[in-house]
Amino acid sequence: MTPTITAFERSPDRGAGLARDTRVRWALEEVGQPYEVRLVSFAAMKQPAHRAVHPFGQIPTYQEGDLALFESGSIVFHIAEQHPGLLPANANARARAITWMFAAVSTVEPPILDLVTARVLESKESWAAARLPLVEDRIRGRLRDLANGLGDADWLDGAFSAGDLMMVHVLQRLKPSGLLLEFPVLAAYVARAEARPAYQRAYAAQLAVNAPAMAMA
Ligand code: GTB
Repeated sequence: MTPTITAFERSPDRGAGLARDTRVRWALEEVGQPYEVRLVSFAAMKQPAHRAVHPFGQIPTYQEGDLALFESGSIVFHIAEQHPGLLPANANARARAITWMFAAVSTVEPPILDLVTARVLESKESWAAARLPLVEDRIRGRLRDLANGLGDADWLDGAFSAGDLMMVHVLQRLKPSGLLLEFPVLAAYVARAEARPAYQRAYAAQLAVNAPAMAMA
């Protein structure tokens, strides 16, 4: 059965691929699973029909038969479990790849999201200028540790996995800030992942929705 995911009718990033449906599209492309997309407006996301699938009124969601999922990490995990290609067969290696998925969303992503909060939502506060460097330094700490962990390897633990997919998409959110460039090992890691044909297809698909004129040029 072809799964259906949800994505922004119009993403605020105008097709930069930073919204979380891109992770799900990328996972589906990696495993070669065709999918359909239901585009939702901000208003529709908050309606009961959408909240029945996503209690927090957000995207992405994933529906396949009578299964309905929300949370991008859980959706990517489900895809990786259903198809070969994103999780190793060896039980220990598989557990480590899943650990990296959790590390992406629970250790690396929170300080990065804090930067968005500090730069956008709190920018007018009297204390905003004092807080911003603290937030940036917390991110640098995470990036330093991640870069040390990656070392000179291509991927976090052996072959490319769902752990890399999640981590790279989390790191991409830093691109507009320039922070990623302070860590060339991580900038190269992200570039390596972005060169994957599956990522290119996922990126192009979301761009076609969000910047149709550019996509056709
Ligand atoms: N933990 C959830 C998950 O991983 O699925 C978080 C889901 C989430 O935050 N969804 C966002 C959403 O639906 C879209 S991705 N927001 C609407 C709302 O809450 O009303 C977050 C996002 C939005 C915009 C950009 N951007 O423009 O760069 C990047 C990421």
